[in-house]
Amino acid sequence: MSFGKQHAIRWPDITDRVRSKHLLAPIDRAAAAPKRGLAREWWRHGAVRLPGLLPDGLIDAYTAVRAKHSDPGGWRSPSPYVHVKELRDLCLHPPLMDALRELIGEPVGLHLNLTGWISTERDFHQDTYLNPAFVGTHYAAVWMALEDIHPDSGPFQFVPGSHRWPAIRRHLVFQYLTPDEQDHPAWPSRTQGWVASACREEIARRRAKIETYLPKRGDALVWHSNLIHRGSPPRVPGTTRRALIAHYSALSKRPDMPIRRKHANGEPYFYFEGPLE
Ligand SMILES: O=C(O)CCC(=O)C(=O)O
Ligand SMILES: [Fe+2]
Repeated sequence: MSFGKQHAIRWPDITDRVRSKHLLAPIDRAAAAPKRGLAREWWRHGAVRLPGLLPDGLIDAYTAVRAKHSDPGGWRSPSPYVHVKELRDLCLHPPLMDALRELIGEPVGLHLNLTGWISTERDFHQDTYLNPAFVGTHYAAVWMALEDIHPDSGPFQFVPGSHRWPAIRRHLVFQYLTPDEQDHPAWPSRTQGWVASACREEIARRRAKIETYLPKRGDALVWHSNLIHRGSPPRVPGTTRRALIAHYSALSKRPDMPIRRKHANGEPYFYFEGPLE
C-alpha cells in the first residue's frame, strides 16, 4: 500500500531551498566552489570518489564474516557495526573518516549500515528528508565496493550537482499523509513511488545527467545528503552486488542519538542497543 499517492504531487510541492545557516554544513554555505581538492568536488558534484581507499585485508576480513549470514539482503538491523568489529574497521577506516570530516567540516560518527549483496532497488530520492530536520546537511553516506561491481547488478546511480537544487523536505512530504501514515515506520518506502516520480520529472526538466557508479573492489564514493540517487533495479535479477553502505552524521547535530563510543582506532560511532539480526 502506498501513502499519499492519490494526490498529483510535483517536485515544487515537496522541495524547498534551505537557507538557515545552522542547517547547512560550512561548504554548503559557500557561494562559490572551493579552489581545490575534495571540497571542490563535493561543492560541484555532491559526490566524491575515493578510488582504492579500502585495504584488501579489511575487505577480506569483513567478507568472511558477512558470508556466514545467508540473507542476500544483509542484516535487518540498521546498526550491525555495533556487533561486528570488521564492519567498524571498514566504515571507520581513518583515511575515510578524514575525508568525511573535511567535507562536513566537523567530527562525524557512524550510525547506519546497509549490508545487502544485492541492490536495495531504492528508487530516486535524497537522504536529508529521511532524517530529523535539525540534522540538515551535516550528513553523508558512503558506498564501498567489496568486489568489482557488475553493470547488470543494479549499481548506484546519482545526479551530479542535484545536491544544490531545492531539497525534499519531510514536512512537505507529510502534507500528503494522514497523521497515522506519518507515524507509520514504513512511510519512506510507501512514499518512494511518487517521491521518485517527482525527482525524475525534475531531472528531465533540467536535462540533468544520471551517472552510474561502477567501482572496482576497494573503491569508495561519498555522497551528499541532498544528492538525488538510487540503487538501480538489476538488469539481471539476482546478480550479486557486493557493497557496503554506511551513513554518518556530525556528532554535534545528533542530540537524538546520545550514546557514542570509540572504535579501537579512536574513531567515533553512535551506539544503539539491540540484537544483531
Ligand atoms: O542501494 C543503493 O545503492 C542506494 C542506497 C541508498 O539510497 C542509501 O543508502 O541511502
Ligand atoms: Fe539513499
